[in-house]
Amino acid sequence: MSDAELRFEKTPGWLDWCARPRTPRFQAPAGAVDAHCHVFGPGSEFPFAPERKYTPCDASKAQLFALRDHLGFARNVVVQATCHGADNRAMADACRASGGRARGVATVRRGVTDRELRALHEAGVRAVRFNFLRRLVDFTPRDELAEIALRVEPFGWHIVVYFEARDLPELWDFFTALPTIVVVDHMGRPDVTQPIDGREFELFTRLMREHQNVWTKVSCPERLSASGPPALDDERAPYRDVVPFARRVVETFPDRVLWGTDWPHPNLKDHMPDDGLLVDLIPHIATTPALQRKLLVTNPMRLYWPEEHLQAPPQQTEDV
Ligand code: 0GY
Repeated sequence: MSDAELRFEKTPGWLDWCARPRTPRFQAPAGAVDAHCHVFGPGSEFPFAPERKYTPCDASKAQLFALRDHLGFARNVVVQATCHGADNRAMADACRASGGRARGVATVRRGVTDRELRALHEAGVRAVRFNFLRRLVDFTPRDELAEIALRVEPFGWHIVVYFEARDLPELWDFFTALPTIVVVDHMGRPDVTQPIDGREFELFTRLMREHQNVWTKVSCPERLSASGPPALDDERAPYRDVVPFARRVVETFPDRVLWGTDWPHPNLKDHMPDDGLLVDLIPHIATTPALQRKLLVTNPMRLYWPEEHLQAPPQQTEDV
């Protein structure tokens, strides 16, 4: 590619990630994992995909690792961002450069070879992501996704799914037939103006209750919140309307929840949160040291670094 082709113009109105986040007051437990974050390019090194629906600012692996250290975290799970399509080079490069402290979630298409999957596995990839948001990706037929699921299962990978709550009824049969662990991004994007015991969120908790292979990330309050206030200017109680939803999920399914920053926060329209303040929200959604340890260490280690995860002594079963 020529230099001109490697210069990318950001989508108009694009909000860049927060350059100087606060140091969190909340001290994450040793070994904490940011289980949902991305790298963007840099575009000059890892060009964005022609089929992308947005063009972001750059967000490099070095910047991600600096944030990890600043927030007091030990590891990252780097999720392939849709602006890179199925070109996993930037994500895989971040995993490889992390010295074993990052694992990855890839996007692959039908026709991916076993050799390519093996190379991704060696880089640190442990999952694929199926994205159902039309504003982010073109439609992929279900039979293609089902085929990919069968291809990645022998590698011990799982499947991360991203959808909006209103689409869950239509996706239910597909999700519940998947052969692997299924990790739902951002609690299935609930409409938090609806009651927590209402039909929509109840369907999501039913999915988790009835299917022990379903996990979720209690992430992205900045995307889900309708009332705010935003995590800016040392706000101590941001996104109050999302907190009860996240807390409910953490307390009901403590062994199947993950947490992530979602840095560099693609496609936010309203404000860019301070990542330090997002970390300070954790003790509001996981209110005891035991829950915090499961959310930030035990669960992500079990899923992404099973070879390092030491079997904990027997505990009470989680679901009520
Ligand atoms: C997220 C959310 C979004 C974007 C992506 O891969 C992506 O482009 O996931 C979004 O725009 O809601 O999880 O990062």
